[in-house]
Amino acid sequence: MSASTASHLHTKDDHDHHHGPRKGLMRWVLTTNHKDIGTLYLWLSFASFLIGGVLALLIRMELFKPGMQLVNPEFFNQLTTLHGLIMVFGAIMPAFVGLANWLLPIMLGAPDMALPRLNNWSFWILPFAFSMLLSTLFMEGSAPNFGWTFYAPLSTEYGPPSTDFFIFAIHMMGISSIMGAINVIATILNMRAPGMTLMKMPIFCWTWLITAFLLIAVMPVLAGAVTMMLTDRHFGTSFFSAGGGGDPIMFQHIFWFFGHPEVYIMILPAFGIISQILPTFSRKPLFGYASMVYATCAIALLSFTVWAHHMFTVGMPLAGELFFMYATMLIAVPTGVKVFNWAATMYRGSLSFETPMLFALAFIFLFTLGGFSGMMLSITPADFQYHDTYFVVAHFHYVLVPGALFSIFAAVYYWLPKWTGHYYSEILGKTHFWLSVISMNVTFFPMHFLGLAGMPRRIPDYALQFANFNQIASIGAFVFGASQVFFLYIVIKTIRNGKKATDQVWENAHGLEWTLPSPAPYHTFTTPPVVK
Ligand code: HEM
Ligand SMILES: [Cu+2]
Repeated sequence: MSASTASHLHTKDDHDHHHGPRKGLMRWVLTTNHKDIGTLYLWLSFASFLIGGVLALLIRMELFKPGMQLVNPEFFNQLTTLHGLIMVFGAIMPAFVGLANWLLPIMLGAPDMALPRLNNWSFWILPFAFSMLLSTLFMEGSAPNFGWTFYAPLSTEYGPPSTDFFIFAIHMMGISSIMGAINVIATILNMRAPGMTLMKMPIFCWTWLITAFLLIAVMPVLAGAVTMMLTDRHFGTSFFSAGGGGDPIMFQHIFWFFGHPEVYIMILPAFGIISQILPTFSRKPLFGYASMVYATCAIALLSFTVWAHHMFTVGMPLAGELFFMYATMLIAVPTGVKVFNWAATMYRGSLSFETPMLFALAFIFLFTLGGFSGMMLSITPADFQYHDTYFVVAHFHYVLVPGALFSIFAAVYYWLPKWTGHYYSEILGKTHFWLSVISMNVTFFPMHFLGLAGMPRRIPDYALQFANFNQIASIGAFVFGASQVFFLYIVIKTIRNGKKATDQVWENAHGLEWTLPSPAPYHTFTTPPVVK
């Protein structure tokens, strides 16, 4: 405190030169500015998305026809593992953190995040963690090959040497997430403009506040799991080894106590984004703001009670199976409240269909579809059939691609004019939307049938009867991949020569971000706005 006051005093006369960003590369290395850090997160996320996407396309190439043609089974396992890990930790989570950085301070009327230097660390840890994870592909032995769930004993007794680098990378990502979450909570609780009560905050701030608590609750559980793995691998413990008195099933309990809330970490901010966008393009306020907040809290709390629905087949007591079945089904209630409120927001609204709205609508339909297949999976006896089949792959991709990913696209199109000062081309944006939504369904819808027909997941070869649907899925995946390169082109074109955006950007948008010029200036709200 006193140090900062002192430095304030002697920088008084060069104060005037400090309003813009630093020049050159060091701007990005040393930045503590929430907008710069938001931008860094978003680009890192997009780079990971393309890398994770290339791995997915290699998987889909191998599965284009039955038989082994491109990769060996060992490498195939590395591909599924790294694809899953990179998409979850490298693409989706950093994108939401990037959006939080860009948007929370300006939505709250704050000058920056509460802990700007911590923020710089939270970001810069990640490129190192991801590079290390990716470098395992070139290590002797093999890259991690045990799925993104890294079940013991595959990852302990049978894990390749690179597993230790994987463990270190997970620790670094976890540290970054926890620091980021602390920053979000501190910002929301301490930095709101005068007059902005919690129940007046934009709903995106609420969903991120709740997500940040989830992160702080479960990242240490993940850290514990990988640390126990490390000691099992090298220091003579046997937490997860039955031979030494431990229990590999305990690994699954610990993993999923992290893993299930983790999927809500990847969806609650998406709920917030959709709840910001729908009212703008419906020209009506969000229906049931308070019930949206309570439903989000309820979903977050329930997410801690359902982890073992991933483990119905391990041999749980019947009472356990029933408990986890009903607890899982209960989540449909608050989720239903949200879907109902979104529908009610649009009801009798004056709707228009710009690109962010299209992505938001696809989100609602397709995420709900993913929710339905989730309900099917939660029926314990039925799960014995679906478990580890392509039905599961279809389910979680319907939740993650049109859910998490499309909400991120919606957010980018919605706020891009505010970030860059330029409009994207609506024709190109809509083309990207239609290409993505069609190819995404072509890719993942047939996987439901493959799963119901019994095709197992995580296999490089399959029986002849699965050939047609796999071929369709692979074609869809390639179109989807190409559409995302097109998205990159759209964004670059917008930054370089898009039409100048107005401050308001969208005619009916509400919130403090629309009171700022476009592009948003480097420093904003150094005097807090007053919210009535
Ligand atoms: C459209 C692009 C994508 C395609 C074509 C694709 C394709 C695939 C394929 C073929 C698998 C292997 C399934 C198996 O054999 O078990 C897979 C697994 C997975 N994917 Fe994707 N995926 C895409 C996007 C995403 C996104 C955006 C996420 C976001 C988090 C994601 C998360 C996962 C996860 C967690 C796994 C499980 C990995 C494992 O079994 O360890 N995918 N994906
Ligand atoms: Cu779950």
